[in-house]
Amino acid sequence: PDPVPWWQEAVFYQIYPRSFADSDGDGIGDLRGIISRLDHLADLGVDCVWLSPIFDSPNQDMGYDVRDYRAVMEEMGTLEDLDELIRGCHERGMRIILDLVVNHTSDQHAWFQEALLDPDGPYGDYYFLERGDPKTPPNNWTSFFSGPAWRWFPEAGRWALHLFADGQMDLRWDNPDVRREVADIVGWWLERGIDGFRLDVINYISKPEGLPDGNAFVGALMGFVGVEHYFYGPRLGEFLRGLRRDGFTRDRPPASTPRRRLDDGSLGDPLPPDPVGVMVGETPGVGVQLGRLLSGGGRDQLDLIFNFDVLDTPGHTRWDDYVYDPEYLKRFYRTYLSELSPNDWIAVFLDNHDNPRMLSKLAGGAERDPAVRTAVGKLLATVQLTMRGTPFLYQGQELAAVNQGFEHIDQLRDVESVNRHAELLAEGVGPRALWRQILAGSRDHARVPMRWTREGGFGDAVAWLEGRDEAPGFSAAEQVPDPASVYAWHRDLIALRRHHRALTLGDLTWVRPEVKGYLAYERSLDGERFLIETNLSPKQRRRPKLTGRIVPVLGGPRESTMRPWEAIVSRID
Ligand code: TEU
Repeated sequence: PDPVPWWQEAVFYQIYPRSFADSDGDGIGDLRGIISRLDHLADLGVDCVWLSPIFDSPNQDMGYDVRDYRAVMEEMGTLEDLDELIRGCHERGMRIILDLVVNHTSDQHAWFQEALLDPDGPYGDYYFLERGDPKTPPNNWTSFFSGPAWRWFPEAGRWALHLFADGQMDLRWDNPDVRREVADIVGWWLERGIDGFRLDVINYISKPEGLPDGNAFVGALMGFVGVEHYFYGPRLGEFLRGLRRDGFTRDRPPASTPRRRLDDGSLGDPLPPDPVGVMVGETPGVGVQLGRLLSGGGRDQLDLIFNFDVLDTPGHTRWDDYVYDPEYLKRFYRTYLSELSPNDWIAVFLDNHDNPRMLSKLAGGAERDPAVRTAVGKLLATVQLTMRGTPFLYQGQELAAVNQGFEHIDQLRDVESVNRHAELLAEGVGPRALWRQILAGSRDHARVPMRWTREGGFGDAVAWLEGRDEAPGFSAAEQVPDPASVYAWHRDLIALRRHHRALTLGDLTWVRPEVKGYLAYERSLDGERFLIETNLSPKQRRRPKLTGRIVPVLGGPRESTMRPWEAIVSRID
């Protein structure tokens, strides 16, 4: 096929820098820690690293509250460290994207501080600063992190909008000065050598004139009041096209372009720099069809978006203490892919820093058995790395990371969990029901330190958030050398993708979809055919008979029965 954008064949790997590796012993992960672990990523074979925010921040929301977009958070290092990290990725044939949080800034950002000093001045118009009665917020919108979405600033005599924590102040994108500032930030970083951005809640940036009240019924349904007004606002397409044109379309210095990784794993010459940095949109609440409008080919808006509907079985949210229905995993991808046109391309993710671990959601506690943990870890890797789309691995998935046995709210750090706990406590929810809900949904499950060695290996100090999974056999030191490990399965699958475009760009045909508990599909291109089979159940089952000479290349042998949670990748000759 004709050349496709690099990000259609790439495997992305999300790092949560605060919990990846701590080089200076302060208990907080940092850039030099990541630099020391780049060979782990190169060995795994990932093509692009995405760093959750590393910019200067008071860390009310762990970096998703930016105080200075052109400075590195001092706990994480310096701009020079970041330059070295960028070079380190490119020298290993990997690209690197950062996390751009521009729906809002920290209340400590200079722009907001200026706005408070002079609400009628130029910076006042960077935010939603509304006059009004100190006892009555301008509308009924609620925050994703509990409470109203408005905070009263007596010194300015104004309400300020914050869809998230009360220190995350929404920017007014209707203001062309805001759009210019953001485009300049994007350009400044692309010229520093990064390859693009993941864009935080980027579908929320266009709010309707007048900020109308949210519908109470919809609010009750969604759990948050007002979302219907801003999850796909009136000028979103215009703002995204403008950001792509004015910010992302930049030349990058040739020195910083990544080098081509050759089949034998060695590195070739530098890749041609892309005319446009990749734009990966985090778009909560956007369904398949609106997602196509945002990321469809030729629409000059985003390149990829995250569709969150895969994360929870319908009728559940992550706060329910429930076991994920594996059949839904099959239904989700069959539905999603069936609604796309050849012009569309999807991101395939199962874990991130905002959600409990999919492995634990699927295994429902059975992952305490290392054989189940290994099988489910391999099954999820198989689906994610052979599905038609761009896979986004989240740190730890390659080590079969699981949810944590937190026992008390004091062990959690996430502003969302802490606020929700206080809110539910105030509402009189009983302690047991309250803790079950927080334990089910807390984002901290996925934010504990990476397990580099049997004893931990994150760093010398007590970590900012303590992991509680000490099951033997699932640290990198134990997984990497073991050919039967979940890590080896990820690495071998990624290598297989690299050598066979049928697994990245090939067509996808469902195989025996009517068979319950059996998720199977064929990936084919130019006569090369692969068969992917998974047993979506904790029980042994019969394997459907298929025609053709089927030769397992990963897993197997291919017998007439399938082991619990078994995954097999075969070639069809
Ligand atoms: O997440 C937005 C988002 O979709 C989730 O936070 C979700 O809305 C929330 O958990 C309620 O269910 C992005 C970042 O990924 C997240 O870490 C930040 O906290 C948030 O935006 C604000 O920047």
